[in-house]
Amino acid sequence: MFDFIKSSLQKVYIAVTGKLQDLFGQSRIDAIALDQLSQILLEADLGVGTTKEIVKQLELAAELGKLQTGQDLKNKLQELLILQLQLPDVSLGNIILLVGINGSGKTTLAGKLAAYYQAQGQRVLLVAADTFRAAAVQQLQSWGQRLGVDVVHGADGQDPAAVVFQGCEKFRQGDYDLLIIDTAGRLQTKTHLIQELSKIKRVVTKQMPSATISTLLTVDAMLGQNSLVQAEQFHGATNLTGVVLTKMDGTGKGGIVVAIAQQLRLPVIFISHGESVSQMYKFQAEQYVKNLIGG
Ligand SMILES: Nc1nc2c(ncn2[C@@H]2O[C@H](COP(=O)(O)OP(=O)(O)OP(=O)(O)O)[C@@H](O)[C@H]2O)c(=O)[nH]1
Ligand SMILES: [Mg+2]
Repeated sequence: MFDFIKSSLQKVYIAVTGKLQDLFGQSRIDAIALDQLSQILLEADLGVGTTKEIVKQLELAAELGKLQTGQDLKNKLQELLILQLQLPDVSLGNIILLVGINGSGKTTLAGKLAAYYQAQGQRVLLVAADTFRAAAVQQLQSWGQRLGVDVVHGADGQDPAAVVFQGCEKFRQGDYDLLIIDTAGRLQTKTHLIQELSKIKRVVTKQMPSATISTLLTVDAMLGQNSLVQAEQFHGATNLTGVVLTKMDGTGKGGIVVAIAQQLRLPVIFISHGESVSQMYKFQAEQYVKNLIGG
């Protein structure tokens, strides 16, 4: 497991750790070294607020004589990052609603999640609630065919909430454990499109009052700090359960995870990279940090 994560995050790992290793190798840590660290953390997309907070804690440890060597810095940084990432555990409900901006990886994630839960013995039903693009339904259907998972879809341009209604009916009548709803990409600033998501949630709640809906936001890790603003606005409008970071293969900015956890108090639930089903794993703070800083 550990090696798999390490290799899957190789780029993040190399980009951040290369510079960090130099600091960790120093026999004495002074103000200049902490300044350099601050630059590295910003480059890794930790965000200004979180970086300042971490450096402040490190300075405090140095004043108390608890941070003298590069190895001390490594240990303390690791401890602080893990602390920043530890939010209460979230268990997902039996309805997963995927939301996010255009091209952020929702449909790919729907397929990967279906495979992930299928491998755990769950019977999954996919709903193609992206009726905006004709190709979107085909994209989800091809995942369905590949995995042997049923896909509910409507007609082009149909109200997505109506397709979700059909999905709920099939879910209730069939022998399914998990319903995954793929939605059309939308900008967080388009109020009417965001309201469409609320309508979808209302339909599910009305159809299945006892169901628990988990709303996951796909965040393209390559967008860096911009995605933080998006996530904040989506959260305000749709009450997110958590975030899934996608496209982690194309970025050295693994610190965005910390920024999301710290600034939005939202857990990162999965990390995804690449396009094959195995390239997604449950986020675990300790392993992630150890890889990020080369532990
Ligand atoms: N490298 C890489 N590419 C990805 C990843 N996830 C998705 N993609 C690719 O990014 C593009 C967009 O992914 P989709 O899953 O279609 O994104 P979406 O959010 O459903 O897009 P819309 O429905 O148009 O909003 C596709 O070409 C995917 O193959 C990833 O983790 N890594
Ligand atoms: Mg899509």
